[in-house]
Amino acid sequence: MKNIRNQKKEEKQNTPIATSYDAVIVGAGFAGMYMLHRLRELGLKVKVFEAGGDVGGTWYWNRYPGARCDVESMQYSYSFCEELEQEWEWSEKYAPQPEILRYAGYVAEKFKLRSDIIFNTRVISSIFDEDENHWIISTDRDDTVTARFCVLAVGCLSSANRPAFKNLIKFKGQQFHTGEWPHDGVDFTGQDVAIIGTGSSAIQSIPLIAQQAKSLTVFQRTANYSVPAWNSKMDSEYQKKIKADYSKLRAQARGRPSGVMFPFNFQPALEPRKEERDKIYEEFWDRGGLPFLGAFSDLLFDSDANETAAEFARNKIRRIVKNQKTAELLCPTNVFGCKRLCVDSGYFETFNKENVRLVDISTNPIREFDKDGLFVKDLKYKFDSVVFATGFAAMTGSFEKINILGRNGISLAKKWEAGPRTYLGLATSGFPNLFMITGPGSPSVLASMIQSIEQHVDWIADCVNNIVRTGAKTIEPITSFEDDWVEHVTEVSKVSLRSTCSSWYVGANIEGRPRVFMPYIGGFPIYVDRCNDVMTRGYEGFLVNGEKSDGKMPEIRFTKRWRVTLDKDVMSPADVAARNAPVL
Ligand code: N01
Repeated sequence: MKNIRNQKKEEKQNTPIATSYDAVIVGAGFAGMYMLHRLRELGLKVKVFEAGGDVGGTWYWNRYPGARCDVESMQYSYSFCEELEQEWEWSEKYAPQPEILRYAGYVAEKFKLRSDIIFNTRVISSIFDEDENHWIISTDRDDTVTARFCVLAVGCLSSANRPAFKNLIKFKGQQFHTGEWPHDGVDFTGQDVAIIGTGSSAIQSIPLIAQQAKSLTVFQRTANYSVPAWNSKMDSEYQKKIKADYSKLRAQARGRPSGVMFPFNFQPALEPRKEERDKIYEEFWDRGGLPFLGAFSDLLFDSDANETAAEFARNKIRRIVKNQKTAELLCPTNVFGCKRLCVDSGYFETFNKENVRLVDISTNPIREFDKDGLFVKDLKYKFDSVVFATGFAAMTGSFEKINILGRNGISLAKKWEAGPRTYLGLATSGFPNLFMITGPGSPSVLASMIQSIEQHVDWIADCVNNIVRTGAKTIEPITSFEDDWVEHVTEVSKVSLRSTCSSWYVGANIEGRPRVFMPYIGGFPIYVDRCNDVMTRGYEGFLVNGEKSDGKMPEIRFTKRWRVTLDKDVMSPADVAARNAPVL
């Protein structure tokens, strides 16, 4: 198999580095970059280790054809620097991957970040030294450094899932994973190509691969809902209008449970009659993308309401796909939006092309590979190249790749064996001065990612600053508070239909992983309020220097910007449940 990760065979930098830091950050995606910026502003000595050859994280690796963001460009960007907001120009409504990567590079340049980042270097272990109260961090470049604080900015969807298909080793053709795509691109011209998976990555790449390849065979285990993106060139007037009052859009977005601003209909789906309901669905369909979920207020909370959206979407597929047998196979039967909703540009239309065929593997899985293809039952499918669009070991996969040992040598992997345990998705008990950005138990993937990242980074930077300023040595969650939070995350998830299916949100996309609803679904504003309260109450729920910290921390310094105003009109039942839950 082509070693995709090392396509460019980038040399490890030989740059000698110091052996002691105030903070080490793992990862230089949007989270690691902003964390570096904030900690440097505080005057700390910081080093970042990044496995990739440059900044950008997910946008560095996911270079598959058609990769683009499905949150609108004007909302998928940093908000911390007004000058940056004003000077960067997006070219499309939904930015394509190369443009987002250029944006990451631009930010790195503007804030001179690269000088403190060691690229092509993977952190392999992080071990807490209880005598010295610091972390000992080792890399695959043979660095060993110490740092008082260790921040894991490793991403939520960054550890590729490569199912162990039987006899894959026999396959002589090329293999690719969408999440580790070759930097120089892939030319499928004249090839018979197979793609396994029909999630967001597949749905974006299939139309483009089908245009190039001689033939494309799509192996589908679960059909997925997808709403058209209706992507277009950026309307310059719209961009200008947003920039004239960017802070207004940011504030509105933060007030939304999803952290994204889009039109929202307060009506429950069963209130209007069918004709009226379908008219509203059509309007939201014509707007396109994830905001379709705003067509009615209860789509993710009421099964009957959800079924109306599901049937509307299925009818779209039936109308687009000419072969009715294929159309039915493409029609999902599960809850609409339970697995993450996909956004496409011509996905279903692609199945009308003569060179594209769909193979249903829902009941008969792939049996094994062979030198020139694979078998489903006894039927052989031959191809030159195979694309694994099989997703990620979501939320926890990249933590598992690092040997993280906390107090008493306890390993994080062991602690999280039955599912991740964190306090607010920011820290975990027994692992002092270790922070995670958009960790499990925080809204992360259920809110706009860059927004979630900035809020976490600001919270962590404030926390580090307060600890350093007050001369404290360590901070770590109290186990009972963490337990309450984990329970709360689970309880709130039950209000949402999203907790009911086999998605990566619950770790069900990979056999053997614990089934736990990992992100916090109580909504971004409620979560932010909770983080603020914990801090202003003197790190309630944390031990500082091994002792309960409540009220003992003098003069907490606080980033006021994250005082969000909850948009009460768009509170979902999950938000209401979160608000009423005792832990809050
Ligand atoms: O991964 P996925 P993804 N045999 O897990 C199938 C974000 N994202 O990379 O559904 C056969 O969604 C699996 O089948 P099933 C976004 O949050 C964002 O596409 O588990 N098939 C599924 O069809 C997204 O949700 C953007 O039954 C197997 C597919 O592989 C997340 O990343 C773009 C299999 C995996 O789908 C992940 O998306 C792309 C097996 N053994 C991604 N194992 C944008 O912003 C897995 N599958 C637009």
